[in-house]
Parts: sequence; structure tokens; C-alpha cells
Amino acid sequence: TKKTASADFDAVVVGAGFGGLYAVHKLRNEQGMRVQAYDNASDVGGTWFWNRYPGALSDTESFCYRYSFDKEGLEKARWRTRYLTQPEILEYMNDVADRYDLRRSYQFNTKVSAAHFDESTGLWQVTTDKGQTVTAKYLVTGLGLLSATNKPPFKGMDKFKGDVCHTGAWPEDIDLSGKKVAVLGTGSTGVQVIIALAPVAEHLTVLQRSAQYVVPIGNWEENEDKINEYKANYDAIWDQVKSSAVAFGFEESTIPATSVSEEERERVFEEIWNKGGGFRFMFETFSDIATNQESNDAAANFIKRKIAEIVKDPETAQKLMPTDIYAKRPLCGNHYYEVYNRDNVTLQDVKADPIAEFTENGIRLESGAEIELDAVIFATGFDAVDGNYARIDLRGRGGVAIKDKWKDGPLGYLGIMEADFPNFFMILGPNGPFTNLVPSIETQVEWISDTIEMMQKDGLKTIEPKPEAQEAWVDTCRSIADMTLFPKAQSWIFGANIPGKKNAVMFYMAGLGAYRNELQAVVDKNFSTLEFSQ
Ligand code: FAD
Ligand code: NA7
Repeated sequence: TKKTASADFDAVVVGAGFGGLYAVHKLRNEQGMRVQAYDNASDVGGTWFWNRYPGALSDTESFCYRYSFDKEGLEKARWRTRYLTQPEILEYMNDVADRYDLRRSYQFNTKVSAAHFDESTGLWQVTTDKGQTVTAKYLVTGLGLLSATNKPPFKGMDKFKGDVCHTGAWPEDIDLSGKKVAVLGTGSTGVQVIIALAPVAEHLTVLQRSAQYVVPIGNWEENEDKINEYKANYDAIWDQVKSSAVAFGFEESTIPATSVSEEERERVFEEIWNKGGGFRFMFETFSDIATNQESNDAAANFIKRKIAEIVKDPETAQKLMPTDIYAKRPLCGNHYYEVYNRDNVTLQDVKADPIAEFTENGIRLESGAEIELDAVIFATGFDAVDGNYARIDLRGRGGVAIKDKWKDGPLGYLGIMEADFPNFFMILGPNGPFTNLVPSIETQVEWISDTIEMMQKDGLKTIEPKPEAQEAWVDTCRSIADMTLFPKAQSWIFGANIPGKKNAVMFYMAGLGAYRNELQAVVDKNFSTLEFSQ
């Protein structure tokens, strides 16, 4: 491979999650490039470094929440349960970093604060919060799409004498056992932390703004035989995952709920309810839950009947009944609704009676009611997808800033590139696939590293998407999203969770198989949607 003579490095990689680590491996270990990588965490892991809250768990099954390229890691893998806990995932990522010697390319505890494309040299100038600036031909960002924490401000928060923390920046030394704890937020994270804290807190108050649809996760123990079966069928499993839509390791149903009898619907819903898994309930039951209102209602009503059956106090059950459609990222957790049958758990509807302010000893609601607390946990999610991009002074040609270009919603070509930002490659950038993410990350990193390899071989100086190709991609993503019910629900998937953020399409919702075909088509058509300079 040709080296970039005048640059400090061939490539700068930002992020040490699944994305950044694999990019360093591909570019440095396989292509022999000079790579400098950064993460503001003190070690590898990304999501799984930061999200150490009690109950943190992947809801992708253990056999496919890992790298498919890492056969060596799979050979020795021995997971305990159907889903991986946060410590297990972090341990796996540390093991990958060790085996592929990735840490030596990283400078940790270092935030990339600015990255400017210098048109005169054709290089990226990358500046850190430690005051360093380096140059590189390529900038590869794996900043994480659920990584910039969203912590809504409340009046009086500084007065509160107890602990306040966000699940996505969990402190090492906090012990909540025997404490009076409130959890704000009932998304994927809230559900996990609520289930874990209920048995250990003296009292748990759940501050719920929107009631959610939560199906069981089915986290049983996985025996050695089953794991060996996964190992033996490794290649076939990954082929299936990568050609499927949601890439969660099961075949999506091809049968519309509208095509079967009510009894059959009930039977299938019950079967998958007992099997567990949020994506399974939405996509393995029937093919049209996320696209047809009648089918969506059928699934939603099934879950509502379960809530009514499980929750003993009718008033609490009523508060837990979702009022909107079933079209957010599907949630799951074991015995979630049962938590509300415990004497030490209170459900507080903060839509009906919002938080007025924090006080010295807790929270006061608008009704005047006071909740005495030792700790408040924010499970309020993330400024998803473009959040970390807007937090960097990131500039392309002519000094154009990404946050200005994306002020009406993020754009992006293939979820990887951006017009006017040459030699800039995002991992899980806007308008990329909505799936189990590790196989999508691998897909993107492989496409990026192959493209970089091609450029180095052909002696090309810059690559960037043609504006009309990017526009067409964004339009495609919009039309596909509009074929689903997802835009009808308010969630982070469209940026609706952040006050003031414009609602925009941020995902390619046709699935990983179709996405991989799109990436291959770009190569087959000789990169005609991209602009190069020599
Ligand atoms: P991340 O793991 O988010 O890593 C990004 C890294 O970049 C971070 O370490 C961050 O500190 C660093 N960074 C960002 N900006 C800068 C900067 N300016 N300078 C330096 N460093 C920077 N996905 C699934 O598919 N299945 C699941 O079950 C699942 N469960 C999840 C549970 C939780 C609680 C959360 C939060 C996410 C979950 N996800 C899940 C999504 C998960 O984020 C992805 O699967 C995957 O881990 C993303 O990897 P990544 O490398 O792209 O980003
Ligand atoms: P989510 O799914 O965005 O959930 C955040 C929760 O916090 C949700 O229940 C919100 O209520 C609630 N929230 C957010 N802001 C507020 C304010 N200001 N007041 C009250 N309640 C609030 O984040 P998660 O971390 O659970 O999950 C994100 C993804 O990470 C997840 O999908 C997985 O992929 C992993 P709302 O529903 O908006 O009314």
C-alpha cells in the first residue's frame, strides 16, 4: 500500500467501540496503514464501556452480538445465557483488543474536538481536547449512534443532595441497595435498570412519561451443546444474519397477520411471547406488524391484555397501558410488568403530573406531591445518530460545518459518507441500516476499508459522494421509512426524543440484506455515484 507521505498518519480513527476497533484492525493490521485512534473513554468498549448500570444487557442474542470475522474468539467463547451481560461484552471486546493488539493505536481519555478538511493539502487536520493536532488522509469515525447522552435539565437539580447519574455514563462507585431511588425513563435502558433495581432498592419510584410495550426477553441459560451447535453452524448462521432484514439471527415472518384467523394470530403471539425477544415479537410473528395498522393493533392489543393480566392493581395497570402505536424500537425484559406488583415500587405518571423541580431531598411534582429520594437515575436515552457529530467542530470543503449542513436533519450517503466531506467515512452514520448493529458495523467497515484499499492502489487523492447521489439516498430512506409505521411514533429513531431537534429520517429501513446489495451495487457500477480526484 502507498503511504501518504506528507501526513502524520494515513488514517485517524475515532471511537473504540465495535466500529472503531474493527476499523483499526482492518486498516492497520490488514492494510499496513499508519493509524492513530482516539477515544474519550479510558479504555475500549464504547457503549459497553459507558453503560455499566445494573441490569445492562444486550437484547441481541449472544451468538450474533459479536464479530463474525473473529472465528478464534468464537471458538473459545462460552457465554452463560441467551443474552450477553454488559460485563461479558466488555470482556469480549477487551479480549479482541488484546488478541489483535489494537490498544497501541489508541490514545484514550482524549476527545476529538475538531476535524477540518484542508483543501490545499487534501488532508484532514484533527484536533483533540489535549491541544494536539495531527494530519491524516482519511478520517474514519465510529462515534456511536447511541452514545451522546441526553440528560434533560430540571429546575433545582443542583440543590438535590442525593446522587444523580445517567445510565450511559454510569459511575463506578455507586451503590443503590437499600436506597430510595427514582428512575426517569422507561425505554430499553429504563426497563433493564428498573428490573434490576426493584429487588435491591428500599423503594423504587418509576417516573414514566410514555407507557411502553414490553415483551419478555426469555433470558434462559444456554448449555454447552447449544453453544457447540452455534459454533458448528457458524458460517451458515452469519450468511443468514447478513442476508436477513433485522439481522437478529432469526428468519423474519413472511406471513401477514391480516391473512390469518384471530385464533392463529393469538397462537403465534403467544408462542413468541413465551420464546421472548423484542425484535422477534415484532418481526418473527408476522410480516406486517411494523407496516400495517390493523396488524399493529393486533400485536399491541395482545400486549395490553398481558399487562391487564399481570398487573394486579387496576390503576397501575391502566397507567402502564400504552396509548400510541407499537412502532418504537421494540422493548423486552423479563418480568417487567410484574415489577409493579411489588410493595416497594411506585409508578408515577410524569405526563399527567410532571416534575416541577428537584429539591434538596428529592423531586416535587406539579401537583405539589413530593418524592423523597437518595438517588435519581436518568434513563433518558441519547441524542441519537448525529448527536456526537454535532458535538465536534467538523468541517469539510470551504469550511462547511456538519452541524449547519445537518441542521434540518442529518443527511449522509449509505450511512457512511457525506457530500463535501472528502475521505470521510462514518461507521453507523445517518441513514444507515436499522438492525442488530454488529453485523451492520462489520459490513460498513469492510466496505470502507475495501474502498480505501482501492484508492491507495489506484493512487486516488480524494473520494466523496456526488450531491445528487446523496440526495437520492436520503429520498430512498425517506420513502422506505414512510412505508412503515415507525414515523408515526415519537422516538429517538427520528430524533423526536430531543427537544428542538428536527424530526428527520435517520435510518435505511429495508434491512441488512438489501443494504449489503446497495453497497455491492456501488462497487459493481464502478463507484459512479462518487467523485474522485487524483
Ligand atoms: P459506540 O460503542 O457507541 O462507541 C463510540 C465511542 O466513540 C465511544 O466510546 C465514545 O466515547 C467515542 N467517541 C464519541 N465521540 C468522540 C470524540 N469526539 N472523541 C473521542 N471519542 C469519541 N445494539 C444492538 O445491535 N443490540 C443490542 O442489544 C444493543 N443494546 C444496547 C444497549 C444499550 C444500553 C445501548 C446504549 C446501546 C445498545 N446497542 C445495541 C447499540 C450499540 O451502541 C451498538 O450495538 C454498538 O455497540 C455501537 O458500536 P460503535 O462502535 O458504533 O459505537
Ligand atoms: P430511549 O429509548 O430514548 O428512552 C428514553 C426514556 O426517557 C423514554 O421513556 C422517554 O420518555 C424518557 N424521557 C426522555 N426525556 C424525558 C423527559 N424530559 N422527561 C421524562 N421522561 C423523559 O432511550 P434508552 O436509553 O432507553 O434506549 C436507547 C437505545 O439504546 C435503545 O433503543 C437500544 O437500542 C439501546 P418518552 O417515551 O419519550 O415519553
